[in-house]
Amino acid sequence: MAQASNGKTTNQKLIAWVEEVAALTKPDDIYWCDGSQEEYDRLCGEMVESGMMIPLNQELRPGCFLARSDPNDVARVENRTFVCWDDPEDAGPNNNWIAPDEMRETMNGLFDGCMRGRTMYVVPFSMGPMGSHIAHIGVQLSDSPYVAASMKIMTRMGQAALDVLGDGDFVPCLHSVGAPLEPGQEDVVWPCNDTKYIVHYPQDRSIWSYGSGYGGNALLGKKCFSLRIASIMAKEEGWLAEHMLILGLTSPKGEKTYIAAAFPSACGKTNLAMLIPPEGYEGWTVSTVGDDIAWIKPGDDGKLHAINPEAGYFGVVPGTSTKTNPNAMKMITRDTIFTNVALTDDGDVWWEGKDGDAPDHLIDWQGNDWTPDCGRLAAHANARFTVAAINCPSLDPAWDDPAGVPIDAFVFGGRLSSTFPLVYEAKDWEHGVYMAATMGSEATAAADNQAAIRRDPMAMLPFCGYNMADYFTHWLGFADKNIQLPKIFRVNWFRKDDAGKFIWPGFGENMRVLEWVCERVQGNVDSVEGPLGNMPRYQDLNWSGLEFSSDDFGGIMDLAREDGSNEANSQKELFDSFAGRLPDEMEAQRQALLSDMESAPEVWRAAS
Ligand code: SAT
Ligand code: MN
Repeated sequence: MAQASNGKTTNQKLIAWVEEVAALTKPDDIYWCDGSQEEYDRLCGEMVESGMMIPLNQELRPGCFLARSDPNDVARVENRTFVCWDDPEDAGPNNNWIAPDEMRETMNGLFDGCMRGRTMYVVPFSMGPMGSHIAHIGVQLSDSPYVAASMKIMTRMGQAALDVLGDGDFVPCLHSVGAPLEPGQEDVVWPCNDTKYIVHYPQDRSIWSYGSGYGGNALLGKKCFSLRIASIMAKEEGWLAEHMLILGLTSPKGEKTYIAAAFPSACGKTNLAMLIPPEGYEGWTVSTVGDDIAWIKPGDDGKLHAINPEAGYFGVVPGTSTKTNPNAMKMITRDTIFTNVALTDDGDVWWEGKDGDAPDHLIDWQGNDWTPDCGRLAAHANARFTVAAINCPSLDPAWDDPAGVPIDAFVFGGRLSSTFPLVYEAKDWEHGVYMAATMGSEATAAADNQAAIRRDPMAMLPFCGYNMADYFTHWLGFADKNIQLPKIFRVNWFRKDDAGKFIWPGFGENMRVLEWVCERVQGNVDSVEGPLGNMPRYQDLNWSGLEFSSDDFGGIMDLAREDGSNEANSQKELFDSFAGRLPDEMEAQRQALLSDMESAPEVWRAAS
């Protein structure tokens, strides 16, 4: 077997861990990734040879590949995700829990010999700009070349990360697809195992992932490290690891505002992160720091500073078009790995929601012939692009700045067809934390205005590595630190009229809301006190280039007393689930809303 260190590092903990894992998993080879372009090209070439990746038409999509996963391995598996605290109360109702000793026994059994016949890739990576005080180093051991290549795109990966690590500490991330090969056994295109475990051990801040090669199950720097483990580190060390995009907005006056925004899935986070301002917004620029995750630490200037720990985007492909996200369309024309999209006859890719009509013939994401009338999706709904941040046309100049960018506002959103206004601002920090903790999306896109809200506090429900009641306490605690707190806003692009039609045009027009957020932050515009928080009046938003009447505005901003009361009442279920551990401030805020609603007019009108 190859040497465990190969002279790449003197880090004794790392060398010992690689040896220990190799002895357990018994790979044929160990390969230390250096992160070079030659290495990436070689890995892709090997995957083309093995059939795991298909090169696309190099004239239409230079440097692009298509991978097709096993139909049973197409998304994160939340019900197979565990956080193994000693005490289940520390995991909270928001996590699956199994006692650490029991889990270690199970994992040791599954990992015994699981890399037979395969190469174990040692993948050192930095989450965040190399050497940044906000960044942290991880090392992933994986038997998947697709994972090794993807980590090159998604993180700062290779020898440079080992150099930054030196003899310091790292987060060990162990991953196997769980498909050992007997001598002479032929491999499948996408090896994986029906048994899947995504396991986090808070005690030694380590991750063990088994059975899946897809996305967040397998690219362990992403949700496993950057959210679940990092949220635990953040609580212990006084910072924030959040499921947030980061964008910069520069006004014609040259004022720059950075916003970090959290939305549950299917709310268009990547689209917002790459927004192109509409007509009438000449002079404004929107720039992208990140599309999914933010690590936020207090800086020397008394502000919170954020980095995007990732170096690439793993975005949902279906629905991406020149209407919804023109920047992403440009971004994925080259050097992109597509997974589970459809293949056209001329070697390009296709997906539902792409511009133009569906071609007459495709090969679908499972490798079968597809025609428009066949009744099946051509691309899987969770098909993804994997692409480097440097491909993004709207990339912020400070995206790789080790100091991070100063955050002026937190924005929280959801997909809500009624009650919730287009935008409102928290009265203060505590109220803002309450607004963020009670956010959510409707379980179904129902038009009857009665759909139940699936609460997803701070969009962190599947990603907070500890009891979420303690997470609320952690957020509240920032008010006691000597820092300039960002303003907190809620937005909702998805309110519907009585006919069930979306009122707000969305996409680029969201710029109008972001402008109000910026102007509030810069102190350039007033607000009025509404029942849920501080609101803009009709005349406070910029309407040039859009026909949107004050009646329309009322339709998207007004609040009926009954709807407000119902909302406050329905939050009780969430709070009850954290009974005994929920900070008092949360229930006090809910009671305040209830009593405010009692004295509110039957319909509070924004435009009057
Ligand atoms: O699979 S990922 O975790 O990378 C993306 C997602 O499911 O949100
Ligand atoms: Mn996400």
